[in-house]
Order: sequence, then structure tokens, then C-alpha cells
Amino acid sequence: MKKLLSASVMCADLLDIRNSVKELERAGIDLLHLDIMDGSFVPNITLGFDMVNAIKSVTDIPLDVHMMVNNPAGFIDMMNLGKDDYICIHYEGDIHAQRTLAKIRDKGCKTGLALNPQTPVNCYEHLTDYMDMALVMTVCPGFAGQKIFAGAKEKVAKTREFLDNLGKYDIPIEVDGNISPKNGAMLSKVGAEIFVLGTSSLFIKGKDMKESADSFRSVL
Ligand code: S6P
Ligand code: MG
Repeated sequence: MKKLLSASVMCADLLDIRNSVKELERAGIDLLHLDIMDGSFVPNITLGFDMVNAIKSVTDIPLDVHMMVNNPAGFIDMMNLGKDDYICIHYEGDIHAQRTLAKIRDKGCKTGLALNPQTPVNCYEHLTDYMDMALVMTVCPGFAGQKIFAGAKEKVAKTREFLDNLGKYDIPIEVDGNISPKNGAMLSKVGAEIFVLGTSSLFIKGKDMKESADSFRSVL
């Protein structure tokens, strides 16, 4: 699979999102990563569903919605998304993850299942038939600008091995949290294929986004 860059929109200029999206299009970004929080699963609140729908209406870049919420099932139908868009839920936030993943597929979208840093890789067991992507969090979710956790490289390698052992070669691993060019290169080597780019690589004051995206790609 081609390696994909997913831009974390919560790190953009929130007063100028329309222009940021245009700039991300010019930069050749593959996915727009939209972080949805509920103030309960994580101690923060960022973008909401109206923003997801508003962004969807002004761009052809597929969306990559990362739902850091408890009990996500009730929110799925609030988003007007299509077949190229991902809706990713957290294993830890949904005791009925299988049913919610099936619901996302029924809606016609692609699914993702995220694990927090301390959640064991084998939690993916029994759910891989419902997954189009595995999101390995490389920081505890909730905030931009954090430091990658010490076991991130091992976790990504283990996740790739786990999925391959089940014959799930086509489920890509996404990594999210402090994905600098250096960390991106390290995680690419052990199997990461989708990279969430935030303050560590793409949204840097005074730096051109296309240049940053191109230089990130060159290290993968
Ligand atoms: C928050 C969220 C992330 C951040 C991203 C920011 O946990 O899920 O997607 O927006 O990690 O990137 P950075 O480079 O500031 O860590
Ligand atoms: Mg995220």
C-alpha cells in the first residue's frame, strides 16, 4: 500500500479552516484527520460533527474521523460521509465495538479501531474481520504536542506481526501522536502506513505545508 499522510485538522488555524483545507489540498495530503472528543473519554473537547460535515462539503480529500468518545454508536449517523472516509472508534470506549464497526460498514464507510498505548495488541483479536484500519496511538489521546511513548516502535511492530499472522495483510496501521519525520521514519520501517501529521511535522509556524509534507514523504 502507498504510504498515506493524514493531516490533523485540530492543529490547523481554527479561525481559518477553509484556507487550511485548500493549503492541505495543494500540499497533496491524502486524508484529513478530524479528532472528535467528548470531554469524558479524553479530558478535552475539539472538533464536532457539524465541523466534520462542513469540511466534507468543501473538499474531495477523504476524511479520517478519529472518535475519542465513549459509546460512539449513537454519533455515527450524525456524519454525512462516504465510501472513502474512515470512521475510527476506540476499543476502550465501546464494549460493543463489533456492533459499532458493523454499523459503520453498513453506512458505507471504512472502519478503524484505535488502541491506547497501554492497551494490548491482542485486543484486536475477533474484530479484524470488521476492520479496514488499525490505529495505534503513539501518545495517550486528547492533546496535540505530546511526546511519543517509549514502547511505540515495539507496539507497531507487534501489531503488524499480529495482523499478518491472521492473514490480514491489507489492514493498514495508522500512527497518531508526535509523528515527526524522525518518528515517522522509525515507525514506517516496522509497518506503519498511515501517518497523522500534527504539530510535530506539518503545522509549524512560518513553514510551508507542501514543503513539510514533501520532506516527510521523503523519509518514509
Ligand atoms: C489527539 C489526537 C491527535 C493529535 C495529533 C497531533 O490525541 O488524537 O490526532 O491531533 O497527535 O499531532 P502532534 O504532532 O502534535 O502530536
Ligand atoms: Mg487523532
